[in-house]
Amino acid sequence: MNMNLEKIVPHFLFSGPILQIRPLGEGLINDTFFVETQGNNPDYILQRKNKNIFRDVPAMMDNIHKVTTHLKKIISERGGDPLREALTVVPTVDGRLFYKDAAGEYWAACLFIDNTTAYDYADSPELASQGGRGIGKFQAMLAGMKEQLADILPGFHNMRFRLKQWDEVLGKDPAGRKAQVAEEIGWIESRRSQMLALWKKFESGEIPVRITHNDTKISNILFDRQGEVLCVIDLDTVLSSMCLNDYGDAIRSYTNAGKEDDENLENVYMKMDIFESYTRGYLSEASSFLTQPEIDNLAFSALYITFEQVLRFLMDYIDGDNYYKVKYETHNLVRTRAQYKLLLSMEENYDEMLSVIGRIVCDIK
Ligand code: GN1
Ligand code: MG
Repeated sequence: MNMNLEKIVPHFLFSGPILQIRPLGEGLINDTFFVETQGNNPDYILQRKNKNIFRDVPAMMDNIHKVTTHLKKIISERGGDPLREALTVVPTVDGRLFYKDAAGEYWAACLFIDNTTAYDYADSPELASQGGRGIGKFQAMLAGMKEQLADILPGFHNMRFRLKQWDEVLGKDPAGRKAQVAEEIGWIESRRSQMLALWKKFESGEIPVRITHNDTKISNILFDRQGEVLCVIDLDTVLSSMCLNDYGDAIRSYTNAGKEDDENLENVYMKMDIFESYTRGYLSEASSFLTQPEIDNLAFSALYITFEQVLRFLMDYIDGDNYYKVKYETHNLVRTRAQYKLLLSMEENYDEMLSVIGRIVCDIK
């Protein structure tokens, strides 16, 4: 067991002797560990939160606590299992939602939900449909939440903010990499106003403010052993924003035939059968609360979030890799190109996406 972790673990209200602690998952931001306990005691997830990205971890944990408390209340009222269908934050021995170590690092823990499976790829339409249902249900349960959430990531899926950040980084060119990526920069510049147009609809109130997850890739959903969606995890980015972020980001992640950082661009394209299944699952739950302007912008939100991801990976490359974890020097550039290939494929399929959504909406009515 890592010495450092041995010192962290006793600060949390974990029950039972600890057998082992090992790294878990492929997150690009936090460090995640699986804490295995002896016998029938529950196991746990322990995370070191990335304080460079989450500038106010106490406020973030407070948001997560508010959201999970609300979800558990509704799940219990419906006769569900609040310990399996929603994340459970495990407090510290002194009753806090996080522990700050001597080095100023923030740690938080939650219950590990056993007998579940998480996927990195949506390898079947059934799985995609279940994932869609999961996010639709998550948003629907939070639609009635009265409590306010702190804005812990100002400008997160805000295109106006992202373009401003982009202009600043390009102006500085801190790593001297700008000249090598002139073509890629053009991909962003040529789509600026089209992308900003969706955010303007949110700013004007045409698209309403909702509580959203903001990181709805498939690996952030747990499925039970029967393949049914069970629980939405990784609540670090729950915010008040457009619910289109969640739909768009899921389409970005689920429908990609390749990997987010695929070096072989031939692997990367949008799978329309997965698109249709995800959308069907999502709308089976979300059509209960979505407004017409939200429905009208669903297809475009997939392009919007994928464009934003191209921008964020390229911006981080130009900035010298300060945000995302990278495994090799051009990793962010490889991610940029792979996400751009996906964006092109979405643009080609855009009309088809609109008609699929139209068909599903008719079927549901
Ligand atoms: C980050 O760390 P992870 O994988 O949960 C990022 C998302 C990106 C994603 C790309 C707070 O999420 O916005 O879409 O990487 N989260 C943050 O894989 O920036
Ligand atoms: Mg995340």
